Amino acid sequence: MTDTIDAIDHWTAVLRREGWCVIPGALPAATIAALNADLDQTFAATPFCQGGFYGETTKRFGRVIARSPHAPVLAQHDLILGVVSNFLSPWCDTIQINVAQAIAIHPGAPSQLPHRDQDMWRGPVGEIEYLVNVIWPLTPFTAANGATRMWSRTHGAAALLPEFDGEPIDAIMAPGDALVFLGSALHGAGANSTDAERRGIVIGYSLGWLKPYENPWLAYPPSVARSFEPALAALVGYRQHRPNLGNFEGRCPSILLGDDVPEHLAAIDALRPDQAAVVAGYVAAQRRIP
Ligand SMILES: O=C(O)CCC(=O)C(=O)O
Ligand SMILES: [Fe+2]
Repeated sequence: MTDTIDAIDHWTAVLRREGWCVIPGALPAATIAALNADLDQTFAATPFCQGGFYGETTKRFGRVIARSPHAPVLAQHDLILGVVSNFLSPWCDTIQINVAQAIAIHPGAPSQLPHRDQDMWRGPVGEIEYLVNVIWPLTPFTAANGATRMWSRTHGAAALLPEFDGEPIDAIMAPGDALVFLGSALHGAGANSTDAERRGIVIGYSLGWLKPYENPWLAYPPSVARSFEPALAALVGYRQHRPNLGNFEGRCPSILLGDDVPEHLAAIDALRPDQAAVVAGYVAAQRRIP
């Protein structure tokens, strides 16, 4: 436990300084190999992407958490959740999974446009992190096969600079390692000049009040999410973000994961403690007025 807390502090400090880091041996390679095998058929069946950003020599598919019993281990990794929380929790009540997507970079793929993932939301730039992404390699990531390219110290207020001329660093990794980077950090997939696929999984976490990149309630409808343990269901959207955000009939949407959902429900306040105190004070004052 103390080890995990020390590790959370360590990697948080590296991320604050560099904008990204590779955590070596975050999971056993065997877990990743089993996950990769579970995804083989889906990779084979998925058509190539269209458009210059995704890249036409790449394949992507979502809903990874429901595609393998090994995926929740990645999504709920204690060390990673601790690090993510250090960046996002100051700005939200609860965090959410923003995406769980598999990516294959095929032989001949050119490098991807360098970008900042949090530019998908048009909020203020350079002030807060909206997102922390984790890329788990399913195959080794090498300089030749398209390892993610990371530009150090391009995060935070550096995102306001008009241009960035530094050289990228290839996130060279083995299965079991995890690349963690802030939503404001400049990066992109590298070019694949080998004759084998480079495969990875991106699991991203964002502020709980943002519109997620992958629609979690469609990716994991109640019939699917009811088999998730409650903490995982909460991470994919089956919880309210206080006050009252993301409710179903004024209730926590996790009510849909139970057996009997009443047709008519009473809406119940879900407020932060500070808001509950203000409301309680106001209600009490109203009662005193004759
Ligand atoms: O696959 C990679 O290495 C990175 C992909 C990426 O950054 C993206 O699609 O936003
Ligand atoms: Fe990206």
